[in-house]
Order: sequence, then structure tokens, then C-alpha cells
Amino acid sequence: MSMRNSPLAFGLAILVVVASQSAFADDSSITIPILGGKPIIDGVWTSPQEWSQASLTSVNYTDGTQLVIKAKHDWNSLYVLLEMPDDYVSDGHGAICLDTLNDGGPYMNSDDYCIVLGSSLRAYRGDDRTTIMKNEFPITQETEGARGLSGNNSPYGSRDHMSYEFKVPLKEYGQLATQYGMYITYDTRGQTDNYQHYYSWPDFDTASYLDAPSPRSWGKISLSADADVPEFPIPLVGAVAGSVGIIAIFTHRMFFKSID
Ligand SMILES: [Ca+2]
Ligand SMILES: [Ca+2]
Repeated sequence: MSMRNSPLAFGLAILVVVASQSAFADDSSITIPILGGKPIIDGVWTSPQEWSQASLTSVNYTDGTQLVIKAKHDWNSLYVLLEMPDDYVSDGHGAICLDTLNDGGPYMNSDDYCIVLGSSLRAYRGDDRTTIMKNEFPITQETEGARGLSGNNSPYGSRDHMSYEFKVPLKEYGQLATQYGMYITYDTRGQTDNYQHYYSWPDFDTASYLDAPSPRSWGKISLSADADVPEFPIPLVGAVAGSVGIIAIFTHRMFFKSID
């Protein structure tokens, strides 16, 4: 390749790398808006507006089921709704895991917590050696979790189905930050059989109850100061626009070089 072409190639390479990383990040990162109103943690859509102003992540699994994840925050607490329109029986678990130092790693450490709601609400903390949630941690004072079976007020599903609501007081689980690692797991028994079905975000085939993937594979959440989070994430637009700008500069230089 000639030297003359290399700046353009370099620019294109940057675009490809940035675009591919953004596409990946788009899949497993959520920008969470600041809340307008606090949700009531009662396990159901208490009103049609309760979760309307929140991030929306919809995961479609190969078996045709869908998990809706909605979240909002007030800097001190994270509020999360998990909803599965095809889950009609209250017999599973919903769990939210946070990497509070956002430092990834192969094992769950003492800064990594999972809050699990089944027939009761429990919390687990990493043991530095595994990713299995077995090291129970006392539920902190302000942690809330509730699940319910309802179709009222929810825009998802046409009949009564399961939803889980959580309030995670971030300051009770580590230092406050604007970025965290997050992993969500959801399980339910089959409606017509006795098998347990496991789902997760990010979507891992190996998802199972109380057994998380390595925190380095968890998703990322960013707490935003904005109440409205655009559907198309700003970082992706910014990255692509930036790359196009770089290419434009290089091509511009090449153009002027070539007429010298
Ligand atoms: Ca509610
Ligand atoms: Ca960690």
C-alpha cells in the first residue's frame, strides 16, 4: 500500500474499530435516565406512567420469549423493572447483579453483589473465588423488591404476567459512581412442564440460577443526568461522526497534497 493511501486506510480502520466496538457496546450497555417520579415497589405497574420514563432494553430469546428491562435512577438508588409477558406463574426468580467498582475480572469480588427475588428477597456478595451466588449478604435497610402477576397498566403482553420491581440503594452497596457493571438473570418454570428456563442480560446460553458469568462479561450501565434517553445511543452517533470527521480531515489533506 502506498503512503498516499495510508491516511485514508488508517481513517477507515478507525471507523471500523470504533463502529464495531460501539455496536457491541450497544448490545450490552444501558444509559439510564434520571427519574421523574419514584416507582412504588409493589411488583406491578402501579400506574401507566410508572415506568414510561425509563430506559428500555428488550431481550428476545431463541425460544420466542421476551424479557423487558426498564431502569431509572436518582443517583442514590437504582430502580429496575423486569417483565416477561409470557411468564404467567409466580414460581421463578429475578436477579440484579452489580459490579460496583466496574472492574470486571474473572470472579465475583467483595464489591460485586446480586439481589435475588424469589419467594423472598436475598442478597449475595462475591467470594473472590467463584461466580456462584452462595455468600449471602444481609439485605440492606433500603433495598426493596417485589413481584406481581398483572396485566394492568403494562404496555407489554395482553394477559396477566410476571413482573419484578427492585430498588437498589447504591450507596449501601459501595461507593456511588455513574458507571457500573450489571448482570440480570431471570428464571421461571415452564408453563406446561416442570423444567426451569433461564434467561439473562447480557444473553448467555449458560445462564442458570445463582451462577453468574464472570463480571468481565457483564453489561455496563451509565447513570445519566438527563430525564430522556434517546432510543439511538449518543455515544454511537458521536463515535461514527467523529470517525467520519477524521476521515474527512485525512482526505482533505490528501487532496491538498495531491494538487501541490
Ligand atoms: Ca409498581
Ligand atoms: Ca467488581
